Amino acid sequence: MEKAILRVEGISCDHCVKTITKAAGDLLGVKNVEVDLKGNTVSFMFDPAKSPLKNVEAAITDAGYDVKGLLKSYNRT
Ligand SMILES: [Cu+2]
Repeated sequence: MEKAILRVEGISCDHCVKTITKAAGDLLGVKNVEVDLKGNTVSFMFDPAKSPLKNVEAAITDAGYDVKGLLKSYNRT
């Protein structure tokens, strides 16, 4: 599993948090999605063999939010 933190704009309320959590969390191999409403970040664990990072970004974009970039990414054992 890898962990990534994305900077995402357009997160304005708890509904947005739920929408993004579900959009990303529904992808195969994506877990522990955490949306920071104030910090405009979305962090999650993912298995790149099942859902590459670009697929997670696309799911968030398709849900109506603006992915600004990758803040951090690292492997976790
Ligand atoms: Cu909202």
